[in-house]
Amino acid sequence: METQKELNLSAEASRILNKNWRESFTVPSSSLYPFQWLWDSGFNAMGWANIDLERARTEIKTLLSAQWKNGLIPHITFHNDSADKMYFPGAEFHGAYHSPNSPDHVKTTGMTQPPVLGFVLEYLYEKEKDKSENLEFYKSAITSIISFHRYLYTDRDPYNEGLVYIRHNWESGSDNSAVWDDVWKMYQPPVYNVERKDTTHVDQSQRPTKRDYDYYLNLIDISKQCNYDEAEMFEKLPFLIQDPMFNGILAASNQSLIKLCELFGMNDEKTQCEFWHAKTTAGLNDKLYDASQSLYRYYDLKNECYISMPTAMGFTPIMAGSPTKEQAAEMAKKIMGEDFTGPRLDGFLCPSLAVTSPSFEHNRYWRGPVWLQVNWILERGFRQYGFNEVADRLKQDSLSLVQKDGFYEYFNPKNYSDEKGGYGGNDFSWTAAVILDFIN
Ligand code: 2M8
Repeated sequence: METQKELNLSAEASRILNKNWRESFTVPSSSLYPFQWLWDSGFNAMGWANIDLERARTEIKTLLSAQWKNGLIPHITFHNDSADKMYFPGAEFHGAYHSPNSPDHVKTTGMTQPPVLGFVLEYLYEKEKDKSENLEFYKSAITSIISFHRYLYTDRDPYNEGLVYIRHNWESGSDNSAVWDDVWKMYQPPVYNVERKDTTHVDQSQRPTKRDYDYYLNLIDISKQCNYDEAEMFEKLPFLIQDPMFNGILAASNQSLIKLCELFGMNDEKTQCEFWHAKTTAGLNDKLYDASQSLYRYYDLKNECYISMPTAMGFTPIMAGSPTKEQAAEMAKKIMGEDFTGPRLDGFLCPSLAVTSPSFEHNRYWRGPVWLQVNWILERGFRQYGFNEVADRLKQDSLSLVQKDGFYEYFNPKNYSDEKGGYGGNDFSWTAAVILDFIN
């Protein structure tokens, strides 16, 4: 029996997804982000799968229709020409449509985002009541996602380590994470006098700084000068990072593709995904697991050094079954300890940066606040290893935050009973999507 509270949350979450639906895809937020973002779209499709599977499939079809000729699935698809008026940087600043690999019918960015689509597709398929229907959709989506992964392993793993690199901080999904501070210290970008749109919707204190944006825009400028040629970008970009969340999500998606290929009798593809999965989990464990922190860390390929920073993202490879049981037990202790739950152990999981870190900021975007789609990944991961207490806490904290503050983009992890702690955009799609999964 659903409680009244759950019914209200469910109705509110459905209202938000409907409000943010635009004919064939969902915008993350109607004011702040008016186009289709890759990993948002994946989470939003999972949300839709709880209330309208047709829309869930349409969301994925629309996203895949913007796939590049080399397999890249772009981070933003600008579905209409007013892009540059509504969001900065828009299609013109990115200039990715000049690349011979970009699609002909729609403008996109020339970078990607965490590769969630493998596990998203498995989620959708599990929700199908009649498994004999929509087979063409599933087979075609599996093929597109495999070609995306092939692009990543071919063009983004220069030393054949099973760990692909990201070449822009926006590809990580965790845009202004304190992890990148070390990379920014290595060079000085020019100052860009541009008109940002994000700070007209959200208070500047909750967004990246102006100087942060100089770095982000400079990476786009360099990519544009390379006309988005991967080999040239590898030579010229100052930002090449093996990111644990990106690779953990890639491995989790490979795991799902293995199951789907098995079900659909796609044997060669299954063998390929098994090979990738084994390689990436080995790479994660051999190179990125940091036993002294009980977390996965980052590797900076350009400057040839590790970056260790206690982030929520450092736990995410648990979803791919990467850690050993012993490592997972250490990770469970870590996430429930005072670094992440605060001195009284009563904070909300999981802060994007440990509350004990000197760089922690309770309201600034990816430098402290809780993000529900990250909680969803962690909840699945810890549950899979049998750490139900951790998984239950992640789920309960997510529900409590939304009940307390509303369907915001991110939340204050500190537990002040009388203070509202929802930040960024409101009526946010993936927050609604995650809630729909948690209560169904
Ligand atoms: C945020 O990123 C965009 C750039 O991609 C922005 O700040 O303008 C991030 O939170 C990213 O992970 C997310 O996909 C996007 C849309 O929700 O917003």
